[in-house]
Amino acid sequence: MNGTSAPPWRILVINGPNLNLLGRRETGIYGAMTLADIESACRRKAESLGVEIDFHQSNHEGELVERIQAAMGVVDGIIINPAAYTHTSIAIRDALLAVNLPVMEVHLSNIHRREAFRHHSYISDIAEGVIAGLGADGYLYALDAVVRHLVARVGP
Ligand code: CA2
Repeated sequence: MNGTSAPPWRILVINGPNLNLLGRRETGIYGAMTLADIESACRRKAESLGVEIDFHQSNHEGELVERIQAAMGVVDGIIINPAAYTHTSIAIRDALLAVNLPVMEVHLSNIHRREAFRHHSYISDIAEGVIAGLGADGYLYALDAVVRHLVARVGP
């Protein structure tokens, strides 16, 4: 853990259910990149920013909750695409609140342009920021944003 005093910060990138299928199905909605491609792009971006990242995906709500809990006191910020749990999971919301870390919510698709049940997120109102509809680039913008947030919090 770096605390909040100086870089390099450590950022946890978490991905929810079915995102392991990226690039193989529904490419019209979610793009052609696989999750491994997105992880590589995030690792390159993290290196350019001088931060460390952990990258994690699970199809199980409880496992996501445990991964978030394990981040407490270990990482400085969380980027999360909770996938379908965005719209259902009070447990993931509570875990994010419990660890008290800055959170950036990412969605590959623009959830507000899709079915009504995707318009509500249990995460957005506790996140520092929300990026949706910009595809895999959204993860890179979120990395930029979380680092800028941490830098701003430390001050000049
Ligand atoms: O746009 C996003 O990133 C979502 O979080 C993706 C979720 C969806 O439930 C959210 O409403 C928006 C779904 C992820 C499913 O990913 C798949 C990837 C390939 C094939 C099938 C599903």
